[in-house]
Amino acid sequence: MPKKISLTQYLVEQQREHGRIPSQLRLLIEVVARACKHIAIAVNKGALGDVMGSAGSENVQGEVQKKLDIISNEVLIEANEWGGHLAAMASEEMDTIHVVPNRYPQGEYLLLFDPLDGSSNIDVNVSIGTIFSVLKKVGHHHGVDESDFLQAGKNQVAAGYCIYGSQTMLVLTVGDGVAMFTLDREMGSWVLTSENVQIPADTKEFAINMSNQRHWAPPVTRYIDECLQGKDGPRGKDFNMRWVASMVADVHRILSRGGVFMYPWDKREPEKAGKLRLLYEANPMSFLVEQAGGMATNGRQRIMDLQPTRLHERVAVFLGSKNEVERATAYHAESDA
Ligand code: P6P
Repeated sequence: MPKKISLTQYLVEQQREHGRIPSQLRLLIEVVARACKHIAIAVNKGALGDVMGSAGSENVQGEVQKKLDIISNEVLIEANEWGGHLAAMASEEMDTIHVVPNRYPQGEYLLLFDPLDGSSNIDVNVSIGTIFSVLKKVGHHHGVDESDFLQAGKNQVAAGYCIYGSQTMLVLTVGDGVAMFTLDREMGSWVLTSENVQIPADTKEFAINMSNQRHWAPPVTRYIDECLQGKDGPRGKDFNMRWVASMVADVHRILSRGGVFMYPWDKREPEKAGKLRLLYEANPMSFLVEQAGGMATNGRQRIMDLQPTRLHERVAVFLGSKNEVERATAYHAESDA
């Protein structure tokens, strides 16, 4: 039986051998990982705990908040605010940033998260997850405000997600590849179960919400139509489709076996670039996908090059197997020409 490597050992070795994780960042990641264990316990209680159903409130996105959305958000805030590693936090569930209270020391890191992504799946027991992204305050000015968070995704120093599925897994990058940890519930510890994750450049599996087909722009319609034509069509191969409606679950599948995920712009809300949020959904997932050899664009540009202008800014997302994302992005360029 190979020696079990814990998250702590992995992070210490990354720090010692690669100098990639200053101690404050290592502390941040371990605190987030511990908070995800706490969230997993609440999620797994289901109807046995008072955690199911709606909280009777809406978030800044105008979405009905589930009780677990609020519980998860509070767990992450309370776990992270006292450690001295953070200056502030931003969340899908909060209108504006949460600055570390004066009673605690302020650090240099900024933590962004979607505390419970895919929460429409909570009540039907389909995988959901927590997505997180870590930035550093730019410059050493005192204090912190929303503008500190408006950094391109290429500035991320760490990103990851926790998926509450058949297994509870933590998937993490600090810029040196992607590592996956499985929660050992007997020991209550994260155990390294795969590292240097690689996404195959080609795939036969696409993930998109097909019910929106009539709203797509032509390049997306073209790409999906070609996939649906199968081996007798221009792609020369048959495709399979998956859509979990939990980005964490769809991205985890792509990291695990390849595939392409698309949530494109559509004409229902033309003023919005897309449904997904740039800072705490698309950027962290793009960091992971790129670190695993995949690609992530908004159909025209690398997502991690995009300069955000608003905290809850939305973006179109095409990510996964490099050759498929390149093709979909090329179709947009042809359409724009
Ligand atoms: P739709 C979940 O609400 C989410 O933000 C992502 O996790 C997921 O990929 C997408 O929305 C699902 O959207 O429109 O298919 O329900």
